Amino acid sequence: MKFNTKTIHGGQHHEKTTGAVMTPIFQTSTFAQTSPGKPIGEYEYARAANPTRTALEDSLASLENGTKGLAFASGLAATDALMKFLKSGDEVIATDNLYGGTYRMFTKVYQDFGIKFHFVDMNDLKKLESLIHENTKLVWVETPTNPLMKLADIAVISKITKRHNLLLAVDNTFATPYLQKPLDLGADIVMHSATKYLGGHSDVMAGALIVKDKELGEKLHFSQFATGGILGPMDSFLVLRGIKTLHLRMQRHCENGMKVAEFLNSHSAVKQVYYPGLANSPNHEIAKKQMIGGFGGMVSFSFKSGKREDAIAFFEKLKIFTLAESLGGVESLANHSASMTHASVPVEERIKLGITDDLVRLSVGIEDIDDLLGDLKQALS
Ligand code: P1T
Repeated sequence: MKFNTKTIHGGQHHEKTTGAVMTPIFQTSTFAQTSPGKPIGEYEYARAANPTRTALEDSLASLENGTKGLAFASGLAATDALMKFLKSGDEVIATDNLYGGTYRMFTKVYQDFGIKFHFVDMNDLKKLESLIHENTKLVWVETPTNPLMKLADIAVISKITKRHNLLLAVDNTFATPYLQKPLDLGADIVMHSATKYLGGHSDVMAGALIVKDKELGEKLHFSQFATGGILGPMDSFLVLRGIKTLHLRMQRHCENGMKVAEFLNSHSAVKQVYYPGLANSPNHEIAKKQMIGGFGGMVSFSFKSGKREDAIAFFEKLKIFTLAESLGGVESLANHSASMTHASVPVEERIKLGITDDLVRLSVGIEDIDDLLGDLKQALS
């Protein structure tokens, strides 16, 4: 099955008893049994599994070419289920520029449990390899990164993690499986904030983990079942419905994203545009190799003046773009990473990485491009 068919049919079947074409919302917490331990069907208690969530999880597995998908209450709940594999003394090597909430979980929650985190530029493979030793268990890659759009070469990094017998997890939120398939490139685990492009309509919080290895899938399902961060049936339905148009939406996100990046790149007030589709992007070669069919809808930029006030004035003047956290919905959003999504990253770290006070992150939606460019033009004037 091709990807555009998988978004609609992957892992899906008509509902068994009624033939309902769309997966119903099985709004139930439990399932009847005829005798203790003998459920009528294949379900017992909805923390373990619920048919609406199963339909979504099978769809996720299909899209990422995995064998097992797991749906969680948020992206961070998905990450959390994986982190619970680790024990005190274990070490993790992670991308230096991560979504602020992931960085916060690593440094403010799991570090206190005795897990050590190293943050590296994933293009510095020598540094990455130099940090690996007997306690290293996991390499955590976000690509493209939030908000600087840095790329990591998954295939190359997976050769290193395989050689050292480490797990490689990839946060595929920005790219989506429409553009990038980490499991095919050698990663062990794909993570998504399904709140973003997979849901696609800014109306649901959700997260996902997908794996190829069956044993790893069972271990992650145990972690999900034993600690409870599951996605409810209504939210599972919303993500499943969103996925059915993922390919169409991503096509337009990519087209609009490229046009916005080109517009900003030639604007006199703009210092730097961060978009992997631009030929002058430092990671353009990796992007061309790794992201198939486009470069996504996330674009960041900084001001020539370097002034925070210029960014603030820009946000206040926007009319079609909405100033808000989050991304990946049909509507265009703008975000001030320094004070919003990445406020939990210490200021010295932020500045070192390039998340400066004049940095603007845009989630370019699927509106008419003329209206989007018109809005940016008037807000920059
Ligand atoms: O918000 P949640 O569904 O828990 O997902 C967390 C998350 C994980 N990974 C990446 C790359 C993300 O961008 C996010 C959430 N990001 C935002 C809310 C944001 O505006 O960047």
